[in-house]
Amino acid sequence: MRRIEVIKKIVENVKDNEIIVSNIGVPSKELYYLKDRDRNFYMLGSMGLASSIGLGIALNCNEKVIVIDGDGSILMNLGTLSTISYSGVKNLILVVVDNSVYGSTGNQKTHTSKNTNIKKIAEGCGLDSVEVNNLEDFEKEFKKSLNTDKCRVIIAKTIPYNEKVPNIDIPPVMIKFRFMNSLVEK
Ligand SMILES: Cc1ncc(C[n+]2csc(CCOP(=O)(O)OP(=O)(O)O)c2C)c(N)n1
Repeated sequence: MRRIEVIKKIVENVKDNEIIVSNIGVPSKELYYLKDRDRNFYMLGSMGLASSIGLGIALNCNEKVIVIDGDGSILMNLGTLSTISYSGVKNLILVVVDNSVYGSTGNQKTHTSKNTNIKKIAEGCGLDSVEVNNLEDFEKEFKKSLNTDKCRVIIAKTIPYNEKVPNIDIPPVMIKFRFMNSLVEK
């Protein structure tokens, strides 16, 4: 399973009003390539903070918020899992694409390549978590999460692979304003 295939399943299943926050680097570029929409927030700068930004948005709206994160970024901000659980947020789906590398910067191995298990850490924080190893299971768990009034963490184990996709050609400030406007309008 590849990251872009996981993102494609997300894009195919979300409704127009649902919000996607995507991680810095190639994940955001892959999402932009597959389907650009006002309610995509391409988080371009702050490695580790996609989940925290997603939490802040989720706590302030009623729609489902889907965060597409990476294992390296979760490891950089491990406290986020504890905070998400403590917050009691219900409308957040955290998808951790666990390719066991810092894919966007050249596939340097992360600690999940050896003995760190993000599902167990998330469970230890009190979060409903599942690990999936193929696309069929991912789609099943993702649909279940969309239809559950509960925060869920899906760890999608993928191979290291970056699709060759173009850069995002929307200026960062426009990404922010477009996204904020979309939340106000609907
Ligand atoms: C604080 C900080 N450190 C390092 C970087 C450089 N950087 C950008 S993306 C990235 C890799 C992210 O890896 P991961 O979260 O596992 O996602 P993947 O790209 O593998 O999908 C790194 C190291 C950064 N942007 N900010």
